[in-house]
Amino acid sequence: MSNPKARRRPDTLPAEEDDFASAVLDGLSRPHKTLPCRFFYDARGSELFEEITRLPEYYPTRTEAAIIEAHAAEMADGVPDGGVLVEFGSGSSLKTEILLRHLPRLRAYVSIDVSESALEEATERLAGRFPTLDVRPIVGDFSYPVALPKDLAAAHKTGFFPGSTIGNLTPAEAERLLRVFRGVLSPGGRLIIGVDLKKDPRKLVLAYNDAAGVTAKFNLNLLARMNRELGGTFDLDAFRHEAIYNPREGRIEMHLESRQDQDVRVLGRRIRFRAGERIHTENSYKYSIEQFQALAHSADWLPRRVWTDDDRLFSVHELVSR
Ligand code: AVJ
Repeated sequence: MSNPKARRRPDTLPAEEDDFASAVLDGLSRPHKTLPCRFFYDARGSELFEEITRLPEYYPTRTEAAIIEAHAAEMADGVPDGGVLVEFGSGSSLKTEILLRHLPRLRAYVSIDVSESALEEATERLAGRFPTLDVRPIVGDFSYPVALPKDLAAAHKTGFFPGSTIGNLTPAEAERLLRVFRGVLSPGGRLIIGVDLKKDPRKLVLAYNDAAGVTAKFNLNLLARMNRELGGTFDLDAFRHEAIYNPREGRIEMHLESRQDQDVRVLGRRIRFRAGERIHTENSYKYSIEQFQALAHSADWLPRRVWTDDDRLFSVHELVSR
C-alpha cells in the first residue's frame, strides 16, 4: 500500500512476491544471513502461528486475552462517547471483541491489516455480533502512516496494538513505530499495547521451542515458502530450528541452522551454507514494565496504567499523548 519500496519495483511482478524476492536476495547474500520475520505469515505460516497460540508452552496469547478480559472495562473507560478505536494489524479482530463489548457508544472501529481476506472475514463476523457498529477496514501496512477516513478526523482516537508484535522490532524501530502511531492517533490520542515481559529464560525458550515442534515447522516454513514461490531447492531436513534467549539484547532469537555444508539454489542463484551456519529469522524482544514505559516516553507518549496477570508473564500498557 503505502510502502515506499513498492515504487521501485518492476511492474512485472506482484508486489508481495517481489518484496519477498528482494528480501531473500538481500538477506541471504549477507555475511550473517537474515530473513525478515514478516515473511513467516503466508497462508501456511498463518495457520501454523494459530496453532502456536494454542500450545501449552506459548503463554502470550492466552495470557494477554485473560488480561484484556479482566480489565476491559478500565481499558474502555478512556474511550469517550463518539470516540474511535483504531487497530494496527487487526487480523481476525478476536481480542478486539472483548473491548468492543464495553464500547457501545463507539463512533467507529477502524481495522488496519495487510490481509484483505482477513479484514473481510473479520468485518463480516463483527457485523453479525455488533449490528450497530461502524466497521471501517483499511488494507494497508501499519508501519507507515495510514490516512484515516476524513469524517473521523476530529474524533478522539484510541489505538489498539495487542499480541506483542512490537517485540519483533528493535527498540529503535519500536520507538519509531510508536511515533507513527502517535501521528495517526493525534491530536490527543491514546494507545493500548500488549508487551511480553522479561522472565525466566527457560520459560521463554520453551515458548519458542515447543515439544510438539510446531514452532520448528513455523520457522522451517520460510524455507518451504522460498521453494514454493522463488524456485528454491531447500531440503528442510538439512536445517534445524533454533530458539535462544540473548540476555544482552533481552530478546528471543530464532535461527535456521544448516546441519551440513551445502549449496542451495533460490531465484536462480547459488547460496552456500557451511555446517552450523545460521539464518537469523526473528527477534522477539522482552521488556520489563519500566523499560517499556521508558521507551514509550522516548517516543513522546505518557505511560498511564498498566495491567498484568498474577504471574507477571505479560503486560498491557495504556499510553496517552502529552
Ligand atoms: C506474533 C511476534 C508476537 O514473537 O511471540 C511466535 C511470533 N514467533 N513464535 C512472538 C512468534 C515464534 C510472535 N509474535
